[in-house]
Amino acid sequence: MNKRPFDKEMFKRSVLYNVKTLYRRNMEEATQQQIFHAVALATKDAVIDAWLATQEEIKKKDPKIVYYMSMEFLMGRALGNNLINLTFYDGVKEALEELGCDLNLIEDQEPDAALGNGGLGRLAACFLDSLSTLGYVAYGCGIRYHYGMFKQKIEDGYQIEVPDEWLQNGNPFELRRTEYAKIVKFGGYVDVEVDEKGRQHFVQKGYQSVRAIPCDLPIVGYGNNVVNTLRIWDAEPMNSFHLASFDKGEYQKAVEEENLAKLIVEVLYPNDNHMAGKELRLKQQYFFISASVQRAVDKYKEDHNGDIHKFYEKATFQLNDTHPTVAVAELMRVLLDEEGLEWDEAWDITTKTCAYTNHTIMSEALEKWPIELFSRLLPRVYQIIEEINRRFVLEIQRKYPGDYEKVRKMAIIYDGQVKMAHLAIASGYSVNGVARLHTEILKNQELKDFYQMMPEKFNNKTNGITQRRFLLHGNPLLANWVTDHIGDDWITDLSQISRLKIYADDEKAQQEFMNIKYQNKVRLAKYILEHNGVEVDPRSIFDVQVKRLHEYKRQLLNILHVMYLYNQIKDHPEMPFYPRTFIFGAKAAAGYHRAKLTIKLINSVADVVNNDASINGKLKVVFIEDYRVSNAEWIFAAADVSEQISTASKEASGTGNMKFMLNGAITIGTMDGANVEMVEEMGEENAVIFGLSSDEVINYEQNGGYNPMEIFNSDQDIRRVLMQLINGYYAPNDPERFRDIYDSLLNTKSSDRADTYFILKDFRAYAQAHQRIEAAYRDEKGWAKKAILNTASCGKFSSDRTIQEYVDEIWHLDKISVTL
Ligand code: 26Q
Repeated sequence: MNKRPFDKEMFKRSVLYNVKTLYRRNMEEATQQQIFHAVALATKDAVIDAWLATQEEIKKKDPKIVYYMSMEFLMGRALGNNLINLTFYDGVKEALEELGCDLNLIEDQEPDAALGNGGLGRLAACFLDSLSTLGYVAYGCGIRYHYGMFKQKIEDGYQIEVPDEWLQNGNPFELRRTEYAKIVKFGGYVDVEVDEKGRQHFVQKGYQSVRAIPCDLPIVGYGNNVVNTLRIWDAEPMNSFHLASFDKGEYQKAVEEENLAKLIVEVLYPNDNHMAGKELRLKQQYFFISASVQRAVDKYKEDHNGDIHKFYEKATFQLNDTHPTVAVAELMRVLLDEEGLEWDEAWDITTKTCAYTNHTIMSEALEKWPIELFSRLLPRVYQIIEEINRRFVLEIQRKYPGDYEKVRKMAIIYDGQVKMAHLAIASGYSVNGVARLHTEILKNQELKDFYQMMPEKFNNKTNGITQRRFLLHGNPLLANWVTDHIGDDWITDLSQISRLKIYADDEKAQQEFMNIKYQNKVRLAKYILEHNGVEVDPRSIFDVQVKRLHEYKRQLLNILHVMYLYNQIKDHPEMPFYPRTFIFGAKAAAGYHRAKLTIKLINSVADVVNNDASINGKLKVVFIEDYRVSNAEWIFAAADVSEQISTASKEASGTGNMKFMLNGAITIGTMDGANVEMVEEMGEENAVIFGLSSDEVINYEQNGGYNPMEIFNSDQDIRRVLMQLINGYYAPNDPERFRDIYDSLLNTKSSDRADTYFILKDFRAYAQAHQRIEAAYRDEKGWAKKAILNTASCGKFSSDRTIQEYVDEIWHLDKISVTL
């Protein structure tokens, strides 16, 4: 480690100076928001030195660089994280106290950078943190959306989406780099021109263009002076200034280009695990990919005498799902049309450069674009994909002569559509899943044909999370406790945390651990009272499910079980019942009606249960509004129980599951995604596992599902809960309100399979699992032991481990070290 000394007096002077020059005010007059900007700029000063030094080192050592291409980077707030990684957090806290301010309140002024939906976007953010901390050179490449993930308001129990104006007060950490602007072309047609040597040149004509401007954000490594770059592209029109001077045709075009530039970076598509086949989405994808690829090629040529042939030795592109897959065709286009390479040379470089990560097996998330749309928007890129497809189909036929079924299933262009996953697999050197089970399902089911044809490309990289945000910053009490017991090596080497295991049976350690949990529950209870107006008892079991709202994640199973518990308590008031608080947080995609109705159901159950004095506060239900990275840090720290209850086989990995584990929550979950590997690490006795296995689910699916009516008819308790969905029990003014949810489980109307996500099938097992949770919690020492062992067993789930595996097995990057 290379910890930099913190100069407190200089930092204070810098803050005072910034407040004065930015706002002509002193500390007493300045608003919290103004102080935030002053502190952020003082912090940026410290970052800049390391950022420059990192660039110097890169120039000197010429290391291999990974370009992490992603439509989403769910960064959250930067100030606290930057201070943590500079190792200045405590120093700045003290400095600000001396200036009469509270760092926590200053941090609260910063809007979350919510340039992502959920798991995939947050994974990208954790990966950048780990890349810098491990000393690898990386560029995150993405889009500077003017509006990120919408803010969620709950009105009358319903979700309302409010635009996220995160740039309203400017972004103190960003650097706008107009000197690296790139032009991106859309539409028009392709002309073939023949030069004097008889060579064909493909020239795009009649296009619209947009100028892409990179805005750079620093990614600070922990205590090592390494600062990488998250480069998000903004769009500007080519000709906004003198519109009036154009003739009529030019004027029209200039206006259209201005609109295109404004639209393209306007807003993040708020769909998680669902493909929105919108033209603007494809424009966004090509916009940032074309700019990023052009810049990566330029940079390589600048440093290597203009010769592009060994590009792949110093650069690799990791494609975060298929969303950036047009990169393979764009790289081919640049190499063929701009660098003048032959097809085989260009193909060799491209296939040695690109690698693809799959994040889902949900069929509705698979990216497919109509040929008509694709070829109209990207005529030259489409030609190149046609040629990639033609050659790939020949290869399939060579390998499987006469097997037309293979061609039908594997072609990149088929049935009028461009299949982005097929393009990514055919054009890259690596395909990875994000948890062991997920990768096995890819190899044996979803991508079986591809695995059989090119098994060497397939590999697993189990996801991870950064302990620096989700323990060191989010849970300072526990972080200090861990450091007091085992030292602070865990901050950059989470495998060290297993040294806590010797304290699992130590009564003093158990008491301290549970006391910290209690204090974090008090902190969250205060937040809930302030933001939701609901009073919750920090002595009750905090049972938490926070994640995007999706049927496969089964928030419905959770709330149906709460309805069941409420019936039980009402029927048997004398029954022993440990008080429980069920906490939900989830955004639903704006157009996902059933998900939004589930939010209304949760809030309706909360209204009834929380206001029923007869149950003596045994049960509370809370829906936390606007679940996001910043409040997530508090929520994980305060959880006793972590709900990870997806239908087995559907959750590729999950990463929230790991954040709970790190903070000492006990998982109630299915054998899905990374839960499988978590249980392996912590031991079965330290989690509560229930429900169908992925094999069982897949088996049912291949045989037309199962019949939920049998369960409805034979299980009174379940039937009663389901009837409460349609008899107005939770919607007295509109008994039909939850009919769609009822129907989805029993299929009385729709043509879909009934209960696609096996909610009724797993219900009894889930209820029993909750009884096991309750029994375990009553055993105070037993619970404390489990909680400590969860924290102590999560070493594997650091994104540092994940990134090291990507480096060793896929990217082969060089380490740099930076001294100031
Ligand atoms: C695609 C096309 C058009 C519009 C939107 C999309 C789109 C956007 C986001 C499709 C999918 C996503 C997000 C997927 C996602 O977050 N997947 C999650 O990835 C995590 C990190 O690997 C896993 O832990 C989760 O299991 C997985 O659900």
